[in-house]
Amino acid sequence: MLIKRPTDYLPSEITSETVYRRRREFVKAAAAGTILGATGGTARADDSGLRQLANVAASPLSTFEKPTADKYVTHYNNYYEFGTDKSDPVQHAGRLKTRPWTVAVEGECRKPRTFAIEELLKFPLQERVYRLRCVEAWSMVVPWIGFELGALLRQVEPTGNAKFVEFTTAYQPDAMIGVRLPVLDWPYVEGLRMDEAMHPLAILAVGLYGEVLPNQNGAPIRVVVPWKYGFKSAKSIVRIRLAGKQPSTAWEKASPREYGFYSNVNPNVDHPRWSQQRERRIPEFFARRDTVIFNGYGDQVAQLYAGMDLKKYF
Ligand SMILES: Nc1nc2c(c(=O)[nH]1)N[C@H]1C(S)=C(S)[C@@H](COP(=O)(O)O)O[C@H]1N2
Ligand SMILES: [Mo]
Repeated sequence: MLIKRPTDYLPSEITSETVYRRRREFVKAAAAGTILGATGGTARADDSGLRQLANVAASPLSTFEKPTADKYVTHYNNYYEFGTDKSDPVQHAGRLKTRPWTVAVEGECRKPRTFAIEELLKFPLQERVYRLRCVEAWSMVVPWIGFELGALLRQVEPTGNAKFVEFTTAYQPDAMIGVRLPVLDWPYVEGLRMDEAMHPLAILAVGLYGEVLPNQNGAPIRVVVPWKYGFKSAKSIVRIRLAGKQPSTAWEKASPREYGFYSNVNPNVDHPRWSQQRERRIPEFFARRDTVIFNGYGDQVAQLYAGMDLKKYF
């Protein structure tokens, strides 16, 4: 049964001007030391020295919910290549080498091409304030900056055989202390069905809170698919392959009983270890809120799954 609730996808009031004002206030507060641990020892500028992202438009697809403070978004992370504790990525991801960086887009398409990160940063950037819900039953609201994944895929002209999209993420064993242990089958691989990847809500994020992505959040470019559990939003993407067959993902390989290919946020499908009915909004500690099917994006995405048994295709 679909649980409907009043939509919160009214046109966003966040204009690019308020984005910039908020960023300036944030930078001032950080300089004055009033934002505790704002930079956490990791330089916010990327390896090319780029810090601020210009020409960021507002998006009507943003939620009105209040974004989670920057210090939590950047200090409470899952990025297993840098360790499995939430505090590991901010400590260790500074070693990730983010330049030069390219993303190869290949497979079932007419014009396969390798894009330099500098080219990708020229796509029309928007701020998208999205809920992010981890399968571990915590959630955040993140003001991402990015562009539609579909806009990139259209450039390589997918063929009719392209039914799925596979994302392969960076493997830098010298920089990534976490890959010494076989926690996952490295490199981290994730996948989407083609129509999911082409949905306007699916983005490639290059920044958050007005600035380039911190390494721990997946610099220099990562996927964000807001109606799915966080692990579908693969970080530090190096390759995107259009495929005829469903790719096998790192999490499915690790534990197929726990992690299905679809992994849509769904309070009606249990997980053996964490409740999917309730969630804790970081940094709240005791309060729990109800998890909403498709993370609240059902009005936009439910039709992608019409007629599918979501308990079978979890
Ligand atoms: N390469 C890579 N991508 C990844 C992960 C990871 O371990 N490695 N963790 C995933 C999980 S489980 C979540 S919840 C989100 C967290 O994104 P955030 O740290 O930006 O909040 O990243 C996802 N992408
Ligand atoms: Mo997650």
